[in-house]
Amino acid sequence: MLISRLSSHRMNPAARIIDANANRAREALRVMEDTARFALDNALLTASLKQLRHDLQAAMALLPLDRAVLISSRDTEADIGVRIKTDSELSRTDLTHTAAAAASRLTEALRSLEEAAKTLPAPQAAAAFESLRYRAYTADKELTLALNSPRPRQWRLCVLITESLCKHHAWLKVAELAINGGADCLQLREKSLDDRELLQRAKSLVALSRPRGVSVVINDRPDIALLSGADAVHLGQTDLPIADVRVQPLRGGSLLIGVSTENLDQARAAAQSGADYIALGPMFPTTTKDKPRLAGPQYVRSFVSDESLARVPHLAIGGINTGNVAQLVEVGCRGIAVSSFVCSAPDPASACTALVERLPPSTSSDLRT
Ligand code: TZP
Ligand code: MG
Repeated sequence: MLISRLSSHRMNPAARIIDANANRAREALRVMEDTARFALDNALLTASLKQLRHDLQAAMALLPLDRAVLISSRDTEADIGVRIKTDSELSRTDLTHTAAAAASRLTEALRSLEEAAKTLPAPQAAAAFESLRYRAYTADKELTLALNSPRPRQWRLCVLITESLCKHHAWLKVAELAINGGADCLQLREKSLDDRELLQRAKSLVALSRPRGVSVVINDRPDIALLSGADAVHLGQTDLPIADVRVQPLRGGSLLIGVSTENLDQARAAAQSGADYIALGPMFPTTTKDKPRLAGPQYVRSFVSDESLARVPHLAIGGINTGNVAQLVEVGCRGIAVSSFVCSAPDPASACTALVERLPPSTSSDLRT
């Protein structure tokens, strides 16, 4: 028995290497695909990892070894590597770590498959494993970037902080009180500060908000958003286009991008360009921004019932206060953005709490839209 086992390995060690590494590569791809699918809800990445898995099968078919030969060369019980475990294999700190380990396993397995295929010799299969390895490097990069990027969220209350509207407290105090009152997002909206002051304020807002799990959005300025470590930039219809802002970042992270819209055509265009959230407005008359035409609550109703838009997080905006927010909830609104009602309130925390209390509770899908 022992002899036949030894001799079968000695007769076909390349088959044994190929069998082990095909399993390793397929399993690593599954871990990566599951991460993209279940942790990130990233359809594009999931599809490309699935394609890699299928193309691995296709490369295997180029080998002059059929499945029966591969299976008969397998001998897990006698594999001396099964009992060798390193400490690092047994602990994974989080999904990013798990995905990185899977990606390394994948590229190593593909290299091993390539080298074994050369010895058979099976040059076409070796070339196919090589090109899969290059695609695996890219998949690793995309998955790592996606895992390290902020995830779009359906915020419930975003408070737009503008110093000139803050009547009773300093702007940063208003921000702090808004968080105390239940705001889960703050947008810095200053149109005429010089750049250094704007960056300083953005950094202060991030330092205040990040430890409390509150997101920070910077109005108009992707550069300030990136340099301050904010979560998102908010763009109007005449600001920089999404496609240009998406060109990747200075610091390795990536920004969420929100876009202002007044009608469904603009919303569909924003969603198609990859907007992470969409502002809908103005809902009601406002003095904060010159907006001659109201979109009204009806716009929220059409947005949330549109199949292609319903899953994109939204923020209704414009003239919202405790007296009219119910009209938005009635039409399916899940998140609002408010400026003057909170900034100029004597008690911004209570103003926020009163708004949040009137909104529907957040659901698990709000965190994984
Ligand atoms: N975009 C559409 S309406 C609006 C913006 C920035 C103003 C929102 O401020 P307020 O004070 O809550 O009406
Ligand atoms: Mg703008």
